[in-house]
Amino acid sequence: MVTLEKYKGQNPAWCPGCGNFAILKAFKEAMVDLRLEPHQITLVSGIGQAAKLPHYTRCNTFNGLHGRALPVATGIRLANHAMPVIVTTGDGDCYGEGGNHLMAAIRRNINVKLFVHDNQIYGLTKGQPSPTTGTGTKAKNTPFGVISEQFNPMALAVALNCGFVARAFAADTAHLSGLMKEAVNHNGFALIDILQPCVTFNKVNTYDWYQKRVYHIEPEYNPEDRIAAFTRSLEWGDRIPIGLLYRNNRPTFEEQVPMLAAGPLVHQDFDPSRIEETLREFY
Ligand SMILES: Cc1ncc(C[n+]2csc(CCOP(=O)(O)OP(=O)(O)O)c2C)c(N)n1
Ligand code: SF4
Repeated sequence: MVTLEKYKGQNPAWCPGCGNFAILKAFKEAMVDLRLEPHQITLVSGIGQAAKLPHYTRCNTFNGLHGRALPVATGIRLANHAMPVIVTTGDGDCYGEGGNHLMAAIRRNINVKLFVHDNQIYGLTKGQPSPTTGTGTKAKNTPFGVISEQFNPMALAVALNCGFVARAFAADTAHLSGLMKEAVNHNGFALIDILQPCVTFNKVNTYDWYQKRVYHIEPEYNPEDRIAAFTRSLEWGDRIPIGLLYRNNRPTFEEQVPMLAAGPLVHQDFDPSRIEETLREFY
């Protein structure tokens, strides 16, 4: 039987009070509730505090380069599309370094689940502004305030017709865990942007700041209404919606790749003598 104990990894080296602890807890609870054994899933990350989460759990894991978790996850899915693949990443890693990969993954609708620990700062490198840092925010290397427009991951995802677009708040762990389960069960690419307080370097977006602003999207909201989702995705400031903003059921990338119809590539017969012939075809 799958238990939380089975998912126990190294002891986290995050700062006491960091929002990442709650995300780790929600993740493990979601996997246990889904009855997924640690060997049945693969967790992929890039570089950063968020990207260390795979060290603090115990399952199949892969640490990619900064911003490159999604291409790695895509490769893993294509090699074995029977295995759930989850990416855990930071806002800098995913929306900054890996921004183009995010757009490609959404457009492909590869069946990968993307959990972004959005602390609106580069945490591991000690507090430089990230794409989601508010315009005007003063940080160590922006003493006159951030000049660039604040990146809106929810609006971008809805605009690209992403299959599953949700926002959560790390301190609302039960709600986050529920959304993680929904994301894993969704047939297609899923993005959860998780508001994660960084108690050391982000003195603006604190637990208290979020507690005063986040609200649950009402149960009667229709997540299949794309225009309503776009309107909701623009809400930021005094009121920040959390929950499922948008969902659709377009076909996944894997479903449309003819070579995968016969089952996962890892289980298909492989004839090494055909490598030369295949190489010649593309030469
Ligand atoms: C190509 C590359 N550029 C820069 C770095 C340095 N670096 C390591 S972690 C990091 C920031 C990570 O920030 P974020 O993704 O927001 O994650 P957090 O640490 O806040 O969880 C940077 C810039 C790197 N490792 N590789
Ligand atoms: S620096 Fe921020 S994100 Fe990193 S562990 Fe500390 S509180 Fe968490």
